[in-house]
Amino acid sequence: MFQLMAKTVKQKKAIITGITGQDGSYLAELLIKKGYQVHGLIRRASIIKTDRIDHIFNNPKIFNKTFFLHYGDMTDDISINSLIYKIRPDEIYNLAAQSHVKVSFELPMYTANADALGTLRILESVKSLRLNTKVYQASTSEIYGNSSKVKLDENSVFRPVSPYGIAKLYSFEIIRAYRKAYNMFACNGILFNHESPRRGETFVTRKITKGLANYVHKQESFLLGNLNAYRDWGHAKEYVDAMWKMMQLKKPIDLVISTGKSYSVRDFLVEAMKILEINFIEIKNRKETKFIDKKNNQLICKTDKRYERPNEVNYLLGNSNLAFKRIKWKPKVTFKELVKEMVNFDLINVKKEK
Ligand code: NAP
Ligand code: G4F
Repeated sequence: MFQLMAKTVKQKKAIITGITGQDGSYLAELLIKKGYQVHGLIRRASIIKTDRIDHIFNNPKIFNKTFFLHYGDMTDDISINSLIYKIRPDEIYNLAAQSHVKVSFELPMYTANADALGTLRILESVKSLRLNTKVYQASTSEIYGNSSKVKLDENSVFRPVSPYGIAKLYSFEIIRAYRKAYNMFACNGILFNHESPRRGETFVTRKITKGLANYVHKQESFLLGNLNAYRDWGHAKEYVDAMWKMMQLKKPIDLVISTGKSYSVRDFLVEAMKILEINFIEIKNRKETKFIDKKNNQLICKTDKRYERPNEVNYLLGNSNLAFKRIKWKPKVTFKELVKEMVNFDLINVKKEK
């Protein structure tokens, strides 16, 4: 005779730092769907900045039941330590960062404090509390700096050129050091650029899609920096899936998460204008490049030195073969699909704002 045993499955607890950001919001959705109790770290601000997680926050079946928010800051040891002490999470996803490369040249100290020491604060708390918590670090392709036009993988050389990239390299290495020294489950996802309709509006892809939507609906033009940089652009929703998969492994490893295809900023702009059926002419002189609407001779956008960086990473292209082998992760959304989704999202939103 078989006896059915009632098996109680313990609900997993996760802390997400950077929950109000692009990735944090997608990851929160994913973990809630998987049955986790999710705890997000948020910063106090004078205005409410929870737009990306409002749909979770405003759901009474979830908020304060399986989804909780806690004030804290990556630069504040006590808030990090007391949150980890209180929750004793199974998993921590460290996504919080001053994530803007150009801003890091203006705020190098703050960037180092939040993006480098912030990670150390998490690791030290987990270690000193003697927890078995797994730690995921959102590392970045910026740690490679300027490499030649080769596919970058886990064994490529790291030579970052921005305060952001250097702070993130510290985090990358401290994760590896704690993993080795204290046998902790700590891993780095070396994320190449990933975008979505939730991308911050000061990053180039969103600047382009929002800028073009403003051009279409309000005839406003916009400014860009270097059009010749190449990036390996994927969809953020797929990248948070990789984060979770990495944390389910028995042994921690560092993995490159990328699409394996690289396009220039100009390619992104041109593809977005194609989707909107804008016929343009490009006029270049020594000072600037202008994109003019053929239909009415109006300025759509032009370059401006203010948006260039003191040090640029010119080319990024990733190789995620190891991620496919170890976590069966492969991106599906193509460059064209990504641009289209972002263009359509901004087109509708700007129309509503009008
Ligand atoms: P994001 O949209 O800029 O979000 C950053 C998050 O970090 C926000 O929730 C922000 O809070 C929070 N944060 C910033 N400083 C903080 C501090 N001192 N204390 C607590 N929270 C703080 O970035 P993302 O695109 O989602 O990226 C997520 C992570 O992946 C970041 O670490 C980024 O560096 C890394 N990454 C991103 C990409 C990419 O292409 N998106 C590629 C490689 C690596 P507020 O909302 O209060 O500002
Ligand atoms: O969109 P971006 O600001 O992204 P960037 O610098 O590649 O950084 C992003 O990806 C990293 C991964 O490689 C992340 F770690 C980081 O947190 C962030 O998410 O700029 C992309 C390219 C750059 O070459 C920049 O110089 O676009 C160029 N660009 C041209 N005009 C511009 C602009 N970038 C911005 N932000 N604004 C412009 O007007």
